[in-house]
Amino acid sequence: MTPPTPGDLDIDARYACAKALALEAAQLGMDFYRRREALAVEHKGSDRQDVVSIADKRIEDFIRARLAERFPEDGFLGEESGSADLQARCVWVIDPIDGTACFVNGLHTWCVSVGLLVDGQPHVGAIADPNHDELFHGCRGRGAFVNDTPLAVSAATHVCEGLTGAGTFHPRGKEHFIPFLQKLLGEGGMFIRNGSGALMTAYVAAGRLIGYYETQLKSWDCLAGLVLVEEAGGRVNDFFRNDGLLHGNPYLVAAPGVYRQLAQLIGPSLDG
Ligand code: 2AM
Ligand code: CA
Repeated sequence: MTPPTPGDLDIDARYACAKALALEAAQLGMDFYRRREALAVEHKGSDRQDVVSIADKRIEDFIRARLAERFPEDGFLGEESGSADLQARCVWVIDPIDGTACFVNGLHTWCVSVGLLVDGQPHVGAIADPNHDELFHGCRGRGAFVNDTPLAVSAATHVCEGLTGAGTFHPRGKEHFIPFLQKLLGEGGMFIRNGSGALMTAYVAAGRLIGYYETQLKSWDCLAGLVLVEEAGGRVNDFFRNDGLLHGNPYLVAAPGVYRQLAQLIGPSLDG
């Protein structure tokens, strides 16, 4: 028997749905964002910087219900409500608000991220940034775009030629981060952190950043963006090893001309 291929599935319908859903969820996010002073904010676990609001939960419920209605046979993994049917050929991996700390503090760098795994591979991604009217989207084999403009990664061949995204969170904190920054600066590079892993990944696909390193990221923060980076000609690390889908991993995406240099500056913790 021949193995199943993505061609057996209705990828067109899922790609269209990912884009429409990300845009609609982002408008819902804007409704909450405009009255964010009234939102109750909770802290996740012991990390005081890790926050969640009712907006995150409501938007995820909205996306999950829509997907269940439209593609009842598909699996689901979301930041706020957990997983279902992960053995399905199509698994949606979504973050209702990526950049929640920015969202609750009135910083405009947050987005809705809708990704789709097909047979275990990132296949479709849609990242909606309503503050800047940008929808980043892509589908395996069909390219990546911001709105209607095709994306291509940077042509940089040394880290001194552009900006590198860098981020960390307390559980993996300083030890995997400060040495990297020191070495990056030592090479004449420069870093930026905007608080949204999905947006920084989209910016690598768009050539705005030459690369992006995060000491530890969750799959819902990056899955949609991984499709965009690969379709835009970039390189990505082995993020899915050791159950990365469920537990996360260190994360690097970059233009091909600087990937190796950044990986060396990070050291063995990247894919170790
Ligand atoms: P979030 O806004 O959805 O929480 C910023 O550096 C990135 O780290 C964001 O994409 C943010 O996602 C993510 N992040 C927040 N808390 C995290 C944690 N405890 N572990 C890993 N990533 C986290
Ligand atoms: Ca989130």
